[in-house]
Amino acid sequence: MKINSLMPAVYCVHALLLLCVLATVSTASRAEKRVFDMTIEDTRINLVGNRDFHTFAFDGQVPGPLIHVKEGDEVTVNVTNMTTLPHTIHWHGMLQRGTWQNDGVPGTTQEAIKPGDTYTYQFVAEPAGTMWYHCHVNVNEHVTMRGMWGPLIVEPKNPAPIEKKVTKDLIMMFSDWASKWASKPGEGGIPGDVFDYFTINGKSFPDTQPIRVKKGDVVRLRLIGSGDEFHSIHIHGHIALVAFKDGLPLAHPYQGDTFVVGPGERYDLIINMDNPGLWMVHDHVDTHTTNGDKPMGGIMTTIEYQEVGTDYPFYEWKDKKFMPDFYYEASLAKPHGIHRSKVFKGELIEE
Ligand SMILES: [Cu+2]
Repeated sequence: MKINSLMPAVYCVHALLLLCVLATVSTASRAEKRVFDMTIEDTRINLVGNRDFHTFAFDGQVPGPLIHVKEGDEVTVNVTNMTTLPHTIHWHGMLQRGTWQNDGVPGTTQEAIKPGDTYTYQFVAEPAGTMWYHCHVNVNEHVTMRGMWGPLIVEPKNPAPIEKKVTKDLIMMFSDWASKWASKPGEGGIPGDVFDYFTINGKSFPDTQPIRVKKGDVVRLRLIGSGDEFHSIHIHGHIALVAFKDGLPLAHPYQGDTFVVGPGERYDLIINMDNPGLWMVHDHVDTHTTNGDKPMGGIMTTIEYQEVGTDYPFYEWKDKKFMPDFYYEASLAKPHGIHRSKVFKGELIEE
């Protein structure tokens, strides 16, 4: 009897505690409203050496700014078209539940944004994962060789255990360029084009940057196919685990050392940095490791372990000027928001 009479009081305390916990959880996971402004600008980008390319760059940089938000955030992006051609932005991977008219496809969900106009996109960031955004007007030209793409990373509300182990988060966007059209905006991107430049985040080797790690790091490498070709990415000295495809967690992650990334696809690799050395990372489609008609170039970089350093007479990058954030690794570690990077900034082309 005595115990029973106490029960309501105990329930009350439990109910209060539960309310407190729920209130805390809902505050922590409350959707944020995120408002970003972006422009589209005629921009001269240097891929490598003296190979320049006329692009329609988001905020004047290729890749475009990193948009880094949390699952469930309400995202608003005001886009101002400063070029002389129409464009849109498709938010690749976003479900757009109830907001289909923000999917960014001209002639299907909207009229393209005319030169000089500003257009506002509004959508909820779902699902979580490695997503990207790109123009959807004349994609054969604008996406393939005018640099109209950037990363959209949506952090999950409930990260998987494997994600929590990551110490370095990096983005690699692959793209292909036909130099025939470099200075002919509004043309190109047709069958028969010869792609002769290949880039990681808009740069070809040797103007790419090394991936700097230390033993014990757990790297998350987010591979994004933003060009028109397939890229067979080989990582020397390590076994990688493919944990996510198109941003979505795989029920059965699988291991490998070479991964084919097709146009539009994303693969998130988790790699334990357990083998100090200098290691090559490159496209195994061998013709993608050339610049113009010259090997070696294109899609190549290295992993540099802090433990072994870079001071070797044979190492091509021993005197390289290191530019952090080339893989958006510094920006990804910052609070959520829009992150521009001077590493990717081009030169405004005045008409
Ligand atoms: Cu466009």
